[in-house]
Amino acid sequence: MDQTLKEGQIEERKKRIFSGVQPSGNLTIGNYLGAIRNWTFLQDAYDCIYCVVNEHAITVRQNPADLRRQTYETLAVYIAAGLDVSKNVLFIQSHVPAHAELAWVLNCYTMFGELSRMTQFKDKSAKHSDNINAGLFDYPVLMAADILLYQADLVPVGIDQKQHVELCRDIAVRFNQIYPDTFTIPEPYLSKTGKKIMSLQDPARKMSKSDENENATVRILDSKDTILRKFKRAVTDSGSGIVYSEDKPGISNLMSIYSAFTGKDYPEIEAEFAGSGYGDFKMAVGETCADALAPVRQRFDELMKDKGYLESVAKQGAETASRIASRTLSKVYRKVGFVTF
Ligand code: ATP
Ligand code: LTN
Repeated sequence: MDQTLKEGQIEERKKRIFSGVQPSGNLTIGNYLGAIRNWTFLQDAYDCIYCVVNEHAITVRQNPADLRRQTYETLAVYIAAGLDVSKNVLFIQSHVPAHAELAWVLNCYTMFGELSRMTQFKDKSAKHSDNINAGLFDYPVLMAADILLYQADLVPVGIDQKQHVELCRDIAVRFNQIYPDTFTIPEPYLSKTGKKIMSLQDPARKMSKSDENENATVRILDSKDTILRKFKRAVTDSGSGIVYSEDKPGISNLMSIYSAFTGKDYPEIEAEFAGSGYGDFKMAVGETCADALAPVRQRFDELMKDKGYLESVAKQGAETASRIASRTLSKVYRKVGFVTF
């Protein structure tokens, strides 16, 4: 935001933030602690744009009715988690055609080899071996278009998305070398805690909203009973003692969740639970998590009763986003030599 300048003052523009979550299922505490909750901390200091990336979601087969419902649910979670609609631009990706349009141009400035190295592509093509479609391969280019359209400075994501943001930077630098001053070069923004929450059933794997094992994930909207039950069943390690260490991946994951919710560091947590058993610690993490999420769930329920309100937020967000995005897209079209009127 440009502020009114008095003589001698330096022009200040808030830095721009862009991020998004796929509406590919019920959101997990990984999505919350790795991404959405951090967005709420940034909303005063930055100019923030948050998108429900439904075009990304169809790189994996989705049931249309579920996708429609999950798109509104994801938007409702953004608001329920504390994103103020008057401070942030919230919108749905498919409402702004410039995302797909810029992605096409960027495709022609992205190398096959670069995309082949993306670990998410390797993981997802192993998981969906019957549907290794071109969109799954091209996904990071659409993500680069999302970010570059808004000239974002920072992209708050979990650690699994760092590689994609780095590729986005490489594409932007390459494009700017050919056509100077086109894109702002973005940086990934990772939180100190919560950037990598692991599965409760297999602490070697990331907690993921599309995991088929319900006990592996804690959903933002799970009831207190469900949350407590899932933590109770969480896989722990051999031995005993609440200690953060590489050879205790299960307990360390639970400690990182507890730390992210309470703000306590690992030595503090170790001191708090010195002498406690795994069972007691799991219950404490479950209680803390459930209590922290209760207000989000309550606000979510209210929001989902008012579809008209959610639609109006999405509509207004799409209008603002389109205005910003079309400026960048026109510039890109001019630079690459597309005829314009
Ligand atoms: P899917 O299972 O559909 O691939 P996902 O749960 O991995 O989805 P995304 O929509 O890909 O979630 O990610 C949305 C945001 O949440 C991204 O910023 C991502 O880095 C972050 N995120 C996802 N899972 C975790 C996790 N386990 N820990 C920390 N951050 C996460
Ligand atoms: N690829 C991300 C979701 C995503 C995104 C973005 C994140 C799509 N576009 C732009 C940040 C900025 C994911 O799978 N989590």
